[in-house]
Amino acid sequence: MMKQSRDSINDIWGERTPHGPGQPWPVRVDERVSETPEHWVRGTCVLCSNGCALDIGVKAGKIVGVRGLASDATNKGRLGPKGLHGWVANHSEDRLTRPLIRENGQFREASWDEAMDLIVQKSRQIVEEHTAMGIGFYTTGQLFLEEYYTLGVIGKGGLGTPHMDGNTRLCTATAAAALKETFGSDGQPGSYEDLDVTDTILHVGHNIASQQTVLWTRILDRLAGPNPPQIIVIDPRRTFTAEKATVHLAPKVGTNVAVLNGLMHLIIQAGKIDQAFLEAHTVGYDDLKKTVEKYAPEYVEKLSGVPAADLRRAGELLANTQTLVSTVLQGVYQSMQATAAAVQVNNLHLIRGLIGKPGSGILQMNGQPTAQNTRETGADGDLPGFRNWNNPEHIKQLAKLWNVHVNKIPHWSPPTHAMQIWRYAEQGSIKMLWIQATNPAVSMPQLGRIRKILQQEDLFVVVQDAFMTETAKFADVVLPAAIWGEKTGTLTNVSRTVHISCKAIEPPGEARSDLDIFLDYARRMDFRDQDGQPLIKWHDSKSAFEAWKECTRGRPCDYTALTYEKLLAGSGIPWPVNEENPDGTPRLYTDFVFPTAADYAETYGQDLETGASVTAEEYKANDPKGRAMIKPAEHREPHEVPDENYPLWLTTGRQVYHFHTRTKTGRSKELHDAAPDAFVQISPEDAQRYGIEQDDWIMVESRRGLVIERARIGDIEPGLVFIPWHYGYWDDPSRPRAANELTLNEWDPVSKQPHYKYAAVRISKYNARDALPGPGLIGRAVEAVQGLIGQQNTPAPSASKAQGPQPKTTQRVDG
Ligand SMILES: Nc1nc2c(c(=O)[nH]1)N[C@H]1C(S)=C(S)[C@@H](COP(=O)(O)OP(=O)(O)OC[C@H]3O[C@@H](n4cnc5c(=O)[nH]c(N)nc54)[C@H](O)[C@@H]3O)O[C@H]1N2
Ligand SMILES: Nc1nc2c(c(=O)[nH]1)N[C@H]1C(S)=C(S)[C@@H](COP(=O)(O)OP(=O)(O)OC[C@H]3O[C@@H](n4cnc5c(=O)[nH]c(N)nc54)[C@H](O)[C@@H]3O)O[C@H]1N2
Ligand code: SF4
Ligand SMILES: [Mo]
Repeated sequence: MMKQSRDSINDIWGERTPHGPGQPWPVRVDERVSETPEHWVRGTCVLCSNGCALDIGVKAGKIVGVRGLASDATNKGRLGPKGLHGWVANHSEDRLTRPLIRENGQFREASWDEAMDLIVQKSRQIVEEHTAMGIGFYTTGQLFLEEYYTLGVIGKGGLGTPHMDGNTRLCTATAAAALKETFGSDGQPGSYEDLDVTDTILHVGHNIASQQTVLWTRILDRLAGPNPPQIIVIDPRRTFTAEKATVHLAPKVGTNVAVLNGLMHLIIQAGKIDQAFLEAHTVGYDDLKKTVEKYAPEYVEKLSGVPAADLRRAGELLANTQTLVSTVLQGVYQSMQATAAAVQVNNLHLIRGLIGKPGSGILQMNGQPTAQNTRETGADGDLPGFRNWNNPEHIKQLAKLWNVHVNKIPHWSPPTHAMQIWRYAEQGSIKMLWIQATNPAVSMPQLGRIRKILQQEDLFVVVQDAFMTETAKFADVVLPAAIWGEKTGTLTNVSRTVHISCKAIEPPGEARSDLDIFLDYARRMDFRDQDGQPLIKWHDSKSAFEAWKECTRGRPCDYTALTYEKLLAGSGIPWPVNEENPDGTPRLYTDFVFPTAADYAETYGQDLETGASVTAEEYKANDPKGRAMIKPAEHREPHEVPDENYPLWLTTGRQVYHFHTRTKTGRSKELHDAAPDAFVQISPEDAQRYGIEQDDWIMVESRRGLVIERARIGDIEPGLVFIPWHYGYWDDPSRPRAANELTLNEWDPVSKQPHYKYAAVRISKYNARDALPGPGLIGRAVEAVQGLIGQQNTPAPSASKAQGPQPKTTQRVDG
């Protein structure tokens, strides 16, 4: 019998607890348990980047519920729908419990010894025949810091391969790139607390109401209190977030730079720039001024479709506000000119001097719970501790710390980004791809291509997951992983706040933590330092954390004064945490000195238009020495635009009730029932034009593939359709439905993040009879997808939703 403090499915954000500017955000403890727990274990929710602290309720060795942590600065006890429901996945019947090895096309169970020995034997053979360049790692934003750091050291100090990146490339590579380009280093200048005092909030391509529900609760509570903030939302859809906006700008997809340039144009016209701040603390303003001169509201309207009068209203708010918090996410990072646009948000703050002060900050948001840690630890295309691959001194620091030769650490070029890792696998130069905690057979663009790569004869694929995902089905070896609640580690949210999440229960069967798997691999590979000692000198999460602390000494993400004990004391703590700031640092850059000095910066930067790297010599010649760098950008057309064959724009994104490929949220009955299937959202105008009614089946085709979805009408601009990308094939292989069958394999030149947010498509009303097996295009596509994903020996549910009758959806598109 389920006991819950609130019904988060029907009331997503819960009751208001209003607060005025500067007043503390009141506590509200949300709880949901199936039985009364025998004891509680400290955890942190891992179903988005918000980092809500909680207690995990345990009874008889099982998780029986969760309760928000009242004392934590991040959520003050609140939890959202995913946090309150997602934990049931731990005990789902279909968890992977034993390693699997593919033999003659079929999986068979294997012992850990057998599976790890096979991986080690393959690794050795590839290193011998092709060097370590034959091995690639595609990791995630969902492990713990300790796990990433261990992986990073294995890859960079043990094997010496540059081919390691995370799905963070798909997620927040642009956040990192934008912060580096402007401020010299990754690290969010602002903090969630700024939302408690600010006068104005700008959300750019960020549907925070659905995607960080608890952070949105904090904003809703401000809106319900005295002196509420003004909210500006830039999003082509009328989302839950947009519904609360003072001004909602709905631009055409891919036109963020035009809109942001237009806003800065208006601020400059109004004479509201902070001249003294610009002169003392920035470089590059004159170029920006020149660039945005022509982005007058009427010109911006022509480019973006945003009515000039609306842009003027938003411009006026931004020109006059005394404080400003901006949040930026996938509507920017996954759209055209990703880094260029994200950087313009930084510029907007800089020209008004609205940074490093209470109520003024930038949150270049994260999405995944631990994406920040992937970036900090160098498990993505960065080096640990925000070090610069192009600065020999930084490489020496790592070599000394790990006691390896500098040349072991790949640094002759930037680390390989994920899109390129997949390309190398396609071309055959990467022979082994080790995939951890990510499901690329649903989440990567252009899935037809990804399936082909994963099936390549001479590519050895290792998949480390808790479930038999669409990706795991293509693996040569599957390693069963322990997940949240079954292992201890730390994670850092977008507010730079570090939390701890502890082991509450044993993993099922023989499943092992990712940390244990990496440590085991390092042992079996016998990685040594220059003195012949084991390269990895730690053995559990706490000792890994201690090792990591040393790696951060003197760097922007300094963890040196942080301990597990401090993290267990009652609240997360924002880095840097060092001798000077033993209790952490809520806000960066309060002295307006930025980490841009040549010897300290994480990067020498790139050209925003081409991605060409700035050389060390060039950078040093113009050393900004602590000033922020203002970099302008011109609007550029997207790479694929609607034409007569594919006349509509497609954009893809999320829903409130599901996390990504639903491996956890899809196993909660309540979350599943709240959002059971994909759909295509279209405007009433387009529905009429194509003769489509609510819930009709529609076929959506792009140059790369097709999907078949039901129609949901409303809350979107004419000419644009939206598909949530959560739905793959593990629970319904009956029809092509994954949005990424359609998306583009193109990426931002600077951050290398793929462009999921636009593609040209055509739609047509779809008759289920067309899907019958046969020679027709649709029949073939359905068969092809079924053939690929329904293959192997794991049975998939067979309910054919495309052809059988299904209850009509009455629920509106959850914004
Ligand atoms: N419920 C839920 N929450 C999540 C997740 C989840 O799967 N489910 N995932 C987490 C993760 S990893 C991430 S990265 C975040 C993502 O969080 P968000 O970025 O908020 O989510 P998206 O829905 O991908 O995209 C945001 C918005 O971008 C808009 N958009 C599309 N194209 C453009 C454009 O060209 N310009 C502008 N300005 N807007 C555009 C879309 O209409 C959409 O509403 O959410 C995190 N939180
Ligand atoms: N069209 C389109 N595509 C997108 C996006 C979009 O907006 N539109 N967004 C992109 C973004 S922002 C992101 S972040 C990606 C996310 O894409 P994915 O990373 O592919 O999505 P998830 O479903 O989160 O996959 C995580 C996997 O890790 C497993 N897992 C969970 N915890 C653990 C653990 O502790 N250890 C191990 N070993 N496994 C674990 C889960 O079972 C799951 O299979 O998708 C991207 N793809
Ligand atoms: S807002 Fe994010 S971290 Fe908080 S409970 Fe919801 S999913 Fe979990
Ligand atoms: Mo993400």
